[in-house]
Amino acid sequence: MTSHPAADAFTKSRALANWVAECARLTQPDRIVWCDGSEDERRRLTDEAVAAGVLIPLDHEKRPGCYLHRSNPNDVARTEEVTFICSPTKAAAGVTNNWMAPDEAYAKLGALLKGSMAGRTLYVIPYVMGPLGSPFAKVGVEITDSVYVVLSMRIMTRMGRAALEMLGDADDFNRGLHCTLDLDPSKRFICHFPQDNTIWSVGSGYGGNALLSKKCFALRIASCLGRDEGWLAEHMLIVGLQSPAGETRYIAAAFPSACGKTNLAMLTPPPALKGWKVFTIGDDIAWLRIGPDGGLWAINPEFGYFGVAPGTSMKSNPNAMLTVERDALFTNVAMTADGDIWWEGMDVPAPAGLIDWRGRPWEAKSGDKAAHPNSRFTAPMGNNPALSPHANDPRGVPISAIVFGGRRATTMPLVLESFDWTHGVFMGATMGSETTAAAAGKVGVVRRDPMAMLPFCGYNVGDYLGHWLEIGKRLTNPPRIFMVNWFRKDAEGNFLWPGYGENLRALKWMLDRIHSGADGDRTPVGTTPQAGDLDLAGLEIAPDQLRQALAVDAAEWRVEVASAGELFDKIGAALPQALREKHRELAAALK
Ligand code: GTP
Ligand code: SPV
Ligand code: MN
Repeated sequence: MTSHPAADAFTKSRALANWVAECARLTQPDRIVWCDGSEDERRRLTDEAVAAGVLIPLDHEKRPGCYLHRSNPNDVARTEEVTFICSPTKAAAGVTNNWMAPDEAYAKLGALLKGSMAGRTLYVIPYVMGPLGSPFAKVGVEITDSVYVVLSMRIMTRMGRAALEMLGDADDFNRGLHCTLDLDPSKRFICHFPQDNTIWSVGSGYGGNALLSKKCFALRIASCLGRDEGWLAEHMLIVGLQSPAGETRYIAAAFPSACGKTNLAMLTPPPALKGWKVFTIGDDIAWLRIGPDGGLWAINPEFGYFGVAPGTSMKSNPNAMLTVERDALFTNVAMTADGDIWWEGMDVPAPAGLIDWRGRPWEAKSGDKAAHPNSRFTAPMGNNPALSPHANDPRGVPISAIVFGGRRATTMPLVLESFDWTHGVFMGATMGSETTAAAAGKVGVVRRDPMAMLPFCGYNVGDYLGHWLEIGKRLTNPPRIFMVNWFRKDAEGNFLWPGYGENLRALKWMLDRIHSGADGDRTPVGTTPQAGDLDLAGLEIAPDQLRQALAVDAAEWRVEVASAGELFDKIGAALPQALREKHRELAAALK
């Protein structure tokens, strides 16, 4: 028994109708459902998901409209080793990406997809990335057999009818085909075909592997579109800082996964920094274009947040806690006996009768985490009390500063300013960070992660860095570029800097540098504030601790420069000369 409604009832795009028919021929679903994004549809699909055990209702008095999802324990994070860029040549994917020949990838995944939706429903999810009516915005369509993916995409993107209206009769849309299969890790592949604006993902139901709008389209494919069309797709938060005088400046910051983007995007100013207000534009992805003023303008292509749960508390990130009070999906967090949620670092003691992320009774003494370290919340951005009035602005917002940052126990000072655009690109290109639970694999290993895009750049990273330099040449009014590190530790392993809301002090120094020429110390690696250059009002921090957090140590930096050199050698001929030059200069200055 099959039910395949005529595509004409939903779309004027021949290309879309044909592609959906083609995917249905391959996957052989029992039913095809075109998603319209309506409230009615949300209710119906949620009921189906609850009946199927995909979603567990939470207590709707405490958390209206909220549900818990438990993913397969073998499927809890992005899997970089089975993520491929299937460009026509290996050289086009570059040394930092896994590559599979496009024919081989289509054949291999095609065999897995053949008949894979028999007995199941194929959902067609049309969505827009970017504010409606924005020249930045793009249409994608994801086909999936997962109702969890549909309900998540509904929160994360502008989904349904609006997307089909924007597409009209055109053929210009990202084609994402996703099938959960049986979650056997040996049949898990996430393949990108930039030349076809296409993504095929099989064998995972998790976040960045399955919500194809996010890392797959908005970063890997979009980075290729940006290269061809002259703009940038970046793993960046966008935040607005309003000074006591009422001026708002915007900062875009690239940190690797689970290194603080959501937290910085929703920052709550410390009480002593009177009159400052912070507004969120986006917490994970930025699309940036050169504006008519010769400056860089940014939009957040997403519509919701897929945030790390552990560590989120009323103390560390009250805006996130308020954002997940209603209409949120939680994935792999712990559940309390009275139908609420809990995770490590929530700043409330673990209640008795807790059920862990796998669905088993949790015992504190077991030493196991109750919530998975990469457990997440999915919530609409409209819930965020700090949402910027410009979050839906089709023009985007002008960017005053670009910030790069990693998770580094050593070496990297709290904040550094680059000398110019090329040096800033060099800083971003050579940044390192300790690996986190956001990706499968060992946690805490320092790796080079250029611009926090190592797992997300859809083409040769050398060409990508060249594209950054080209954009710089076209900017007559470029943002200044900085580097930060909230994660430096003392000899006992304690964080030197209090982080979270206090990070505003580092951002304020940046704005003071740009607009009122605040002081800093020129070192070989960049300009860094002395303790006296930072606004430390109301902050209790031992002078020696602060000195350690700000220190630039030549011996540590020589190790850093050697490691950056290894990355540059690996990139080889594709690396822009100008960056090799910067590397040589820095190595000489540190001798
Ligand atoms: P993705 O969604 O994976 O891209 O992560 P993200 O970059 O948005 O990271 P997020 O803000 O969710 O933070 C990840 C973890 O780092 C959480 O456990 C936070 O509590 C912690 N964290 C964030 N900011 C700070 C900080 O300033 N200092 C310290 N010590 N920890 C922080
Ligand atoms: C990240 O890992 O950077 C995330 C989560 O933001 S995911 O959507 O899984 O990529
Ligand atoms: Mn991310």
